[in-house]
Amino acid sequence: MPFVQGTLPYAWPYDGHLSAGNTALILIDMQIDFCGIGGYVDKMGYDLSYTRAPIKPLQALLAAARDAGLHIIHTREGHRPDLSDLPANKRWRSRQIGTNGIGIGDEGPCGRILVRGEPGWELIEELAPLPGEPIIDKPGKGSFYATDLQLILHTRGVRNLILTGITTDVCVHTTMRDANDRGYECVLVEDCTGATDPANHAAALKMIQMQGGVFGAVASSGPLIAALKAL
Ligand code: C5J
Repeated sequence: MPFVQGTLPYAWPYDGHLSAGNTALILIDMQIDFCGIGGYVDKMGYDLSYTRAPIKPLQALLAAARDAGLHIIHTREGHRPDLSDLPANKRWRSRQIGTNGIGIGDEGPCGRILVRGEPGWELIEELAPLPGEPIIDKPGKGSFYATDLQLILHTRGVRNLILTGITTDVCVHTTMRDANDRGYECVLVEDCTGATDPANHAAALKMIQMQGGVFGAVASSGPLIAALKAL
């Protein structure tokens, strides 16, 4: 019955049923638009060091998860080139911050922002998927909305989710909350996630730990890697 050491606020997973077959590592939106120069987050004027911080620890966790034989799933936030799946209010709000009123769907230094097929929408090469690792293209913040993520997890018999990526307080949290409602046993990895604001990152970690772990648990990558090596 393996548990991961040091997870908060409880030893994860709650029942000790941790195996390579029932567990997926999910890398959320590790895209140039969220952590690359000239991408969406950069255009909004946020400090890229916060969304780039998880890259190195995530490389180590990804290697351990691949070695252990976990399911590896990548997600990308983005919209169809004709923007038919981009809600008008999402586009409008994205144009309110940063410079020149440029927002989602508009031309930026890395091509059209958060549009499928554009350079900025691509996953960063440091965490490139291997052949056979599913990539979920999602139009929203959550990874389940308007995607086949649940079907893929169900087909593979996955019930434990290790959540990583960017940003902690937006797409990672939205995915974790939704996954929790769907009955998945979730852990968010604190050093393998990052927000545009460190206070939001800290708050997102704290929120998870309320009410006995209202959405699941929080771990750091070191003990998680140790647990994966012992599987
Ligand atoms: C945002 C994301 N922050 N991947 N997307 O717009 O968190």
